[in-house]
Formats: sequence, structure tokens, C-alpha cells
Amino acid sequence: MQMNHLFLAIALAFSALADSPVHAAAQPNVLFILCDDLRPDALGCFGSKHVKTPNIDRLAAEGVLFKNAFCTTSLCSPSRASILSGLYAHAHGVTNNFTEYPAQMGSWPQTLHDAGYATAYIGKYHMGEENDDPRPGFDWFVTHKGQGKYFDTEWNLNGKKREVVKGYYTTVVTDMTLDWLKQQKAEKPWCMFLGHKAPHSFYTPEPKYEHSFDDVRVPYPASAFQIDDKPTWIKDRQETWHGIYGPLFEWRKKFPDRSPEAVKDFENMVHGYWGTVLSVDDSLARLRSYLEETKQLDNTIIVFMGDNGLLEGEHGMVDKRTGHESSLRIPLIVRYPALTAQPRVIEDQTLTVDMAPSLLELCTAPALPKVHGKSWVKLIQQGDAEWRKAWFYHYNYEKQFPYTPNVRAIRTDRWKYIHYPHGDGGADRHLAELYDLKADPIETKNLISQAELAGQVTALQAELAKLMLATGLDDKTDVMPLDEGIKSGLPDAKIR
Ligand SMILES: [Ca+2]
Repeated sequence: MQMNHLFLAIALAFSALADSPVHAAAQPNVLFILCDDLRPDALGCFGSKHVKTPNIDRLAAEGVLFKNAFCTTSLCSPSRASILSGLYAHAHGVTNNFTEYPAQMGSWPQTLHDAGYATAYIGKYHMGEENDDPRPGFDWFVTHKGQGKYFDTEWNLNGKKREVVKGYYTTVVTDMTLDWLKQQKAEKPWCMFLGHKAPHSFYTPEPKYEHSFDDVRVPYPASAFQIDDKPTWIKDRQETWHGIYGPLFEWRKKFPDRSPEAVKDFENMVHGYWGTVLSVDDSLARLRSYLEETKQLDNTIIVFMGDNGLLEGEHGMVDKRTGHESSLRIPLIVRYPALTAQPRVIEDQTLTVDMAPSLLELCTAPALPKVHGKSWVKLIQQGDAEWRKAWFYHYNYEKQFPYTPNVRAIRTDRWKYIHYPHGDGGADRHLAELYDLKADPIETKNLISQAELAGQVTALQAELAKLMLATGLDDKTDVMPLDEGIKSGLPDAKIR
């Protein structure tokens, strides 16, 4: 072999080595970290200028950052059930925050358990508001009723006893997670599902982070004042529990308040939200250190994810539920060297329902019998020409939270079309919305009334119907509550 050919061969061998994933264990451990209502842009690696999250950023820098990850229903319980099952909400049945995950339905942790994993769930579960009992598929299950509290939550410890554990929620769940991990045996793979409360309302940071953002000014976003071409329900929402002039999860005492100085309440709310995220980053640092010390880091799939998006003033709204970008976007990071040795940023649209098939593939476990999502393993490792270019979003009107209509939407790589069925099978009574996400990624111009785009709307409506039908939804099967309109009353204090 000539010398330059030899060099070429060596160079190629090294580059192949660098690109090829590390040898995968048949049953890697799984550390699944789920945050509650976490916006991607509250993390450094997703572009936050103010929230410093070096440990989460490091995870992304060493693994896969999914730049366009979305929930299929932007509400805690339905979205959590979609993450566990791989199914849209109408198929798993958890269509609101008061419904149990069906015990017989199966989930990816249950499948891992059946395949020989030790499994644990620690933290916020929140499917079944008043039930903190252990659920199937987990050897160890620790949760609480409802939302839990940032300080001194009462826990049900695996059905054995119920006790108040003093301290800050994020620290407490991290302690409990480490305790369980330390009990695991080297010969048995484990799966730990950690459900943070943070950064869910009502935003209470740890005392050391209470003043971390005092110097950061946070105005209402510009899009809050660009709603003239939007449906009137969005204007009606502004002064409600879910609008920027409302109580802001109790950061504003007197409401509605449209005065310019009331933006301070909004700023305080955002500061509080960001503060809770800093503790999540600290939690990840502790978990990572433990995995490093015990030489389990590279043999563990670490998933860091949010359950749904959050509106932080966009279009004059707070909370989630709607079909707009801030409500749909979730952070998703996966670190596992056997998935990819090189860090990747995935631009393709991925969904909550992709998690179950992806993790089961990585753990070489049997697939669930029926899922609506698709594994992204091939997408990451070699690209996938068949990957989705469009998907649908749905949300059903809640009497308890009458601030969002029924929502049916389609999001393609370029377009979004949102409409609001009344729930009686008749014509819509709210104006629909159309956005060109390429030209207008933050949805400031509703194009629905532009005559030259009528053909585009018709095509999106047809595609939406097709995508819904693929999950079993048509005019007859897509049942939903009657839209009773946007109301100004506050929700029941017990379910806020
Ligand atoms: Ca949530």
C-alpha cells in the first residue's frame, strides 16, 4: 500500500470510529427526568439569555437536542399519558387532569419491568387528582395527591406510609431518587422515572434563587399586542385566569389590571418560574455525579423532557392548552453514547408519542402493541426519509378551566392551521388561524382571511382529516364537550 493510501485508510478508520455509536448494552439503564410546564427557552441550551443551566446544557452538548419537539395535547395529565403510552389522548383516554391512566393499558416502564428491569417512579404523577397509591409497572412508587407543594409535600411512600417530607420539592425528589439508585444491584438494569413539580405554577423558587433575576426586566412580549387579526376568544382570555391581565397565578393581587405598571407582576411571575428551573439544574448535577462515580453514566439513557409547553405572555396569554407555538413546544434532550457518539441537533418534528417506541427500541424490549408515535432511533443514527412532515394537535374544552375552546390543529414543517369546533358537529363559531411558520415563527400574522391562501387552507384541512383518521378520529368518533365560551370566573381553588 502506498503511504498516502495508508494514511487515508487510517484516517477513514478513525473517522468511522468517531461516528459510530459506542457499543450498546442490550439493557441499558434509563433515567427519565420529566419537568412540568417547562418552556424550552427557560434553558441555556435552548437559547435562554438569563437562566443559567450548565448541567442541562452539558447533557445536550454530549447528546441529542431535539429542537422541534412538541406535545400532542398541552395539558399535564393527557400529555404524561401520551409519553407513557405512545398514544394520542383520545386513545389512552386521559383527556383531562382528573382521569386515571388505565391500569391495563401498558406503558414503556411496564414493558421494561416485564423485561427484567427494576422500575421506580418518584415525584409528580398527576393522573388521578386524589390518588397517590402505587401504580402498575413500578417496583417502587412515591407520589402525592394533586400538584404537590414546593415545600413540605405529603408523600405516599410506595403505599406503605404517608408522611410529610420537610424541604424543597426538587431537592426531596432528588434525595429519594439517589436513595433508590443506591439500592440497585449491578446485575439488574434499572429504570427511574423522576417527575419534577418544577417549574409548574405557583412558581416558588428555593430561597437561594429568590433574587437571581431581580435585575432582569421582563416586559409583556410584543405578540401580546398583535392580536387584532386573531379570533375574539383570545381577546376575551386576556383578563381571565389564563390571560396576562388576570391574577398570574397569584403574582397579581388586584385584577384585571391593564395598567402599564402592572407589568411588574408579570415580571415577578417570570422570575419565579425561572428560579425554580435553577434547582432542576442542580438536581441533574447530583444525579450525574452519582452515575459517574458508579461508572454507570455511559450505560444509562438519560432523557430530560418537559410534559407540555407554556405561554408566557405570547398573544396576551399565560398557561397552555392552546395550539400556539409556546403552548406546544417542549424541551427534549437525550444522552446515550450508544445512540450517538457525536452530539446532534435534530430539526425534524418529534412528538411526546415518539418516546415509548424510541425507548423500547433502545432497550431492546418488545414494542407496545399499538402506538401513534414513531421511534427516532433511525432518524438520529442515519436519518429517516420517511419521517413525518406534519402532525395534528388536539385539546378539549374544560368546564373547570373555561378559557380555551376545543382545538384541532395541524402543524407541518411550514404551516399551521388551527380551528375551534363548537362540539355539536355544526359549523365553527370562532375564526380559524393560519400561520406561515417559516416567515412568521412566532405567529404574529393570522393569514386565514387571505383569499390567495384559500387553496392552502383546503389542503391543510384535508391533511388534518387524514392524520386524525389514522388515529381513529373522524366526524363521528371525534366527540368533544360543547364549547360554553370564555368565562371570567376563577377555577376552583383545589384544582389550580
Ligand atoms: Ca404540565
